[in-house]
Amino acid sequence: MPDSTTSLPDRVGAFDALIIGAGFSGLYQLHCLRDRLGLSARVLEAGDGVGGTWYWNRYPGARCDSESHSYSYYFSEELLKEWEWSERYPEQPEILRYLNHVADRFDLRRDIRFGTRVTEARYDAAANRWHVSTEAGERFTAKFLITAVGCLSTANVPDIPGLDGFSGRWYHTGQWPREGVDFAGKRVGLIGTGSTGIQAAPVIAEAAAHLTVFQRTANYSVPARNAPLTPEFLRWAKDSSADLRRVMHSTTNGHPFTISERSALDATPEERRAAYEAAWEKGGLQFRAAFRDILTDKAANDTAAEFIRAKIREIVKDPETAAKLTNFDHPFAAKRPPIDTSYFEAFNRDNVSLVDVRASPIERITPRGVKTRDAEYGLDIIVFATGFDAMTGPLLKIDIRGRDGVPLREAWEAGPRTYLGLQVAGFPNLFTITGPGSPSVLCNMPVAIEQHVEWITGCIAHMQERGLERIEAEPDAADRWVEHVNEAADATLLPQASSSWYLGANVPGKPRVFMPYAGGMARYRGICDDVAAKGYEGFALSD
Ligand code: N01
Repeated sequence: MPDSTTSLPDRVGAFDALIIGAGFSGLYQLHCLRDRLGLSARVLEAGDGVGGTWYWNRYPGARCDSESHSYSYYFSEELLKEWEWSERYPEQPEILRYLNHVADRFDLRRDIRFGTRVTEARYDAAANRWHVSTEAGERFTAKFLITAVGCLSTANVPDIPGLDGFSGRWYHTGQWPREGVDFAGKRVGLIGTGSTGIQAAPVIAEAAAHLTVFQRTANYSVPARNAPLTPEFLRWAKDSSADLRRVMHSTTNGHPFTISERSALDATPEERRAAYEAAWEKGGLQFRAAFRDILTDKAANDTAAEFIRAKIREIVKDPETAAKLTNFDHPFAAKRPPIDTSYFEAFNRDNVSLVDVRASPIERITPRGVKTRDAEYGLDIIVFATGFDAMTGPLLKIDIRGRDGVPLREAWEAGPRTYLGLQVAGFPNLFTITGPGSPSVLCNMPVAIEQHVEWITGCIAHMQERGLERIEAEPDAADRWVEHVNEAADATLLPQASSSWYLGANVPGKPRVFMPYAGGMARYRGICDDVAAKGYEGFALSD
């Protein structure tokens, strides 16, 4: 009988850099390190294909909330010119095709190892190397370790008693089966009304016999107004790429629109209504930009909240349902605001009902369905649109150990602590693309990703040129940055959404710390550039 241990793969691959994840970040990071700096680099990817978020999130209605022409890499003029998006907001399959096109166009696949889930990464100070192990027992080493694991990639399935005994099927939207789910003739329960649930509900309602939406927190949403893109628009976007890049680099959130300079409180009620009406008609995340103080002044925010509340009451015919849908407990956009295609309209269908599980909490899942305090709902399928262990989850899922074997989990016991969201003190040569403490999820993601990848690439080039081997965030610099991240959040209304995943509040036991940097992408870019210009101030570099 063969020795079972010898059949385990145990190959060691040594590289200059290892990158974990083959989504938007990992693909571009590989291109930069391999093709611009000439390093040996390898991407380790758990999925069987490229795409990251867009590989896993195949739920019905999955679509990006950023507009196509801005949800693209901007580093290559040729790529911008050759790719044609079909709709205002790209659908999941189209984004996946785009990322596959990028992988082929830049010949990236040969340096990506698919089906390879990283489980451990240990820093060896004597050798100045990261040792990385995978679920299959493979081992790799590299001088630089770069996490490109995304911010929203660890599914959060709530621990509701009885799920194991459910006689139907259940799914989490972030781990959707590749073959899809047939809802025809089925009674479907959808738990969660964040961006995902709000996208999925109307699409599931079209197919299912009945859809019951279980809502814990009423959520604002603005119409997306999706539509096919015209040849004129596509031509304009290509011809204007330099201007669009300039706008996206100059704004708080990396989107291709600017925020009004006017206060909502300076406008008359008529002017305000006209501005909101125009923004509602235009649709999309741009609604937040109607006035400059929507995210910073509660009284200004109230005007937007009231406008949306009135719109929902107009759309939803049943006043009781409308009352539940508008019973907001947080300022507008203090949680990531969804945009929708006929979400509120779906509640006018005979086959859709809404259950307020704040008023009547879910007690358990029975073999037949969901039991709340007041009723049991018979279901054939449960869809969990319950979000993610955001930002820190994907990093802490890997057992990362820095200097002296200190686990990242221990270093972040009280919440994430980074310098610029790029590095952690005590974890040399580890870079975290869109890590906690960076604008990341508060920004149009490809803009945030390109900035991080380019900064990391510049930093490694700087080290190469000077024969430097090691870079590590200084603890003082990290402390100051964490303080600044908190101040930036406190200058906005964002921390006022007490159940927000920005604060880690959606995962029981997770420390409540505001994780992304709310000071704005343009300001952040300036800070990072300044740090680099000053010889990587706040980082210790050594040979
Ligand atoms: O997750 P969420 P998501 N019982 O955490 C509820 C991005 N995204 O997947 O608010 C009952 O926002 C929870 O209720 P509450 C985007 O950044 C992007 O929707 O905690 N309900 C909430 O309603 C977004 O913000 C796109 O009270 C429970 C919902 O589940 C992020 O992903 C598209 C519960 C979770 O909402 C996450 O969005 C989609 C329980 N035990 C998503 N536990 C793009 O367009 C949780 N909930 C790019």
